[in-house]
Amino acid sequence: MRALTMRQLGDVIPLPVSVRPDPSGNFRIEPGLAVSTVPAAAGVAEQLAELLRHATGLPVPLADGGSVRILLGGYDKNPEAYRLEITADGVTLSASANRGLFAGIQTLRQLLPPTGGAGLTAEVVLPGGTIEDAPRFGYRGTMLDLARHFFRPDEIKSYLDAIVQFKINHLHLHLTDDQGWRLEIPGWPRLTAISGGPGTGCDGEGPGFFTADEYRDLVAYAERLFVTIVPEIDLPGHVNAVQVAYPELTRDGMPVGPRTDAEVGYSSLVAGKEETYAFVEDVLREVAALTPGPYLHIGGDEAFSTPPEDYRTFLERVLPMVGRYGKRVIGWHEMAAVELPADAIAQYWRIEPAEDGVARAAARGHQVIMSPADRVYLDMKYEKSTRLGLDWAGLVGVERSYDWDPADRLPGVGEESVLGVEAPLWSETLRSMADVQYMAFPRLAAVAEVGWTPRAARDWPSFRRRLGEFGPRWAAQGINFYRSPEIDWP
Ligand code: TNX
Repeated sequence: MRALTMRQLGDVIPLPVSVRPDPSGNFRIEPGLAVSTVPAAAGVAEQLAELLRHATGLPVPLADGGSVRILLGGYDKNPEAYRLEITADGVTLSASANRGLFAGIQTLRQLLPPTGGAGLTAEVVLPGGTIEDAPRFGYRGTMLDLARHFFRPDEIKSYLDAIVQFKINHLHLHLTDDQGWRLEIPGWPRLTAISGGPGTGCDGEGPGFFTADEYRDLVAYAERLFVTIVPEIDLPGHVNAVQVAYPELTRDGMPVGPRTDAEVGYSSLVAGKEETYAFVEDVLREVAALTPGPYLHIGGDEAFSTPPEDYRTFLERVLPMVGRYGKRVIGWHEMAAVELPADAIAQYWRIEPAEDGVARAAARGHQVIMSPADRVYLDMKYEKSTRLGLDWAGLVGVERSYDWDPADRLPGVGEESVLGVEAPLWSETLRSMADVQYMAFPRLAAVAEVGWTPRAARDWPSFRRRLGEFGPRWAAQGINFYRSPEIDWP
């Protein structure tokens, strides 16, 4: 049997809180490998068994007495916390909730060889010792812009599979913008029949939309991976696609044409029209009803053609609707200019530490999602020569996306105000899932570690080395990652 190099216990992204190797406890995987579980964890146990089958080529049944043991309950208050113990006679994974077990499985997965084995042709040994782990922030997300380019549900599912490896637990879907509207809304059929067309680019690229059933199915898929879908309906700006479909929602009721360019800030719903609120209320009610997660994102960004007084009037009317339909509102940080409901969350995206009302909102107890564009915008070019992406927030290399801290980015927005981090990926220049992967990886792995690992435990040389080691894993998964020259890829 061919020997495989054993992985080191701490060679994991994001770096766990505590790693205690014990070389006397290395565990050799043998043909009888099985996973034992309790009924309440059978779903994640099967997910683990499937990963082990893929890595070893063995049948790996779920069976009592299996040497991979899954224990549920009584571990830690944080539902994402887990403990992974590897000894000479087996692996024990414990957590107080299934989502903690799932997080532990992602760790264990990175301790397996990167390439799948066929019938255990090579010896697989897991490194002995104990990992104890829990996230620094509860919200670790990424955003996909489906308006500028639509990605099909099966493509988004494959992206979910790829991002959960780094313990990303929120996927924000930017469902609407000037170029397109991507979710079917009962009573407003023209939104998708007319504005479910091309995104950016005049070549008819990126058309499509979700039916309500497709959206529900996608949300359910994400739930099985412990990812919360955060739907965004961008208001009151970024609404040209709405006005193409329903000209009665423009200021003068005159029709406007579809747009496939990447201009921003020219469209707005009309604060002084009752039709506006009838429309918005129908949409928010429907999106809330389709979405089991706690959040609903209402955009609020770059409303350059909405007079400030109208912006205020509009939001003061719309913000409470979200709460009425049982959701907690998130908005881009521009929203902090108005009086917010107590549980509202501002998503900060600016490149300068400009005030923007975010610190004021934090002082009043609001939580903030940190997405500074010059650190975590996955649509920024890595370097000048990057074929895809934009550069208005500067070039964002891998170290730049890693070497910053969410709790000291904005004066007045400290650790207790930060709900978490999110890396948005706008899709004006993207044309395929391969493009999405290229822009997201490796930077999303860096942002994931920023959101999970305690600040004092993080450092670039360690991350850089672990990232290099991850390269063959992406390659084996067929993921089109950017081989940044900042990293020594094997
Ligand atoms: C700004 S940042 C936008 C988007 C663009 C993006 C391109 C923000 C909330 N809005 O409309 O797609 O820049 O990088």
